[in-house]
Amino acid sequence: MSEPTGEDCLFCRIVAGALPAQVVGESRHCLAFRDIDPAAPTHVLVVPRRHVPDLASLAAASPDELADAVALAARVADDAGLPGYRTVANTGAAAQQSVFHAHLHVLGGRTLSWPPG
Ligand code: IU
Repeated sequence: MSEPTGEDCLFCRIVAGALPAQVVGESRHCLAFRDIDPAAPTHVLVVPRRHVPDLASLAAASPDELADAVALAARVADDAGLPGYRTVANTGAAAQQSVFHAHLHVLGGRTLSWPPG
C-alpha cells in the first residue's frame, strides 16, 4: 500500500499552513492542534513536521523528534491545566489509525476509563 506524502498528506498540509487548524502549541519538530472530532474536552494532536507514517517510524528515524513530540504533549496538557491526560498512538488500520502521518492524541478533561475500546 502506498502511503501519502507531502501534498497528499492531510497533516503535512496542516504543518505547511496550507490547511487551517486550531494550533495550540509548537516545538522545534512538532505542531499541536485540536482534533476536528474531539473525543474528550481536550483532544489535541501532536504531529511531527517530518512525514513518517506512524510513531515507531518516527522513533526509528529520529529519537530526538519522538522525545520532542512527547514533551510537547506534556506541555499541551499542562497549558490546559489537566490533572492527568492520556497519550494515544494508533498504529495500523486494525487499531483505527486513519491518518498515516505519525501523531499522538492528547486526551483529557473528563474521566478516562480503562481499558480503552
Ligand atoms: P487516527 O489515530 O489516525 O485515527 O487519528 C486521526 C485523527 O485525525 C482523528 O481523531 C480525526 O478526528 C483527526 N482529524 C482531524 O483532526 N482533522 C481532519 O481533517 C481529519 C482527521 I480527515
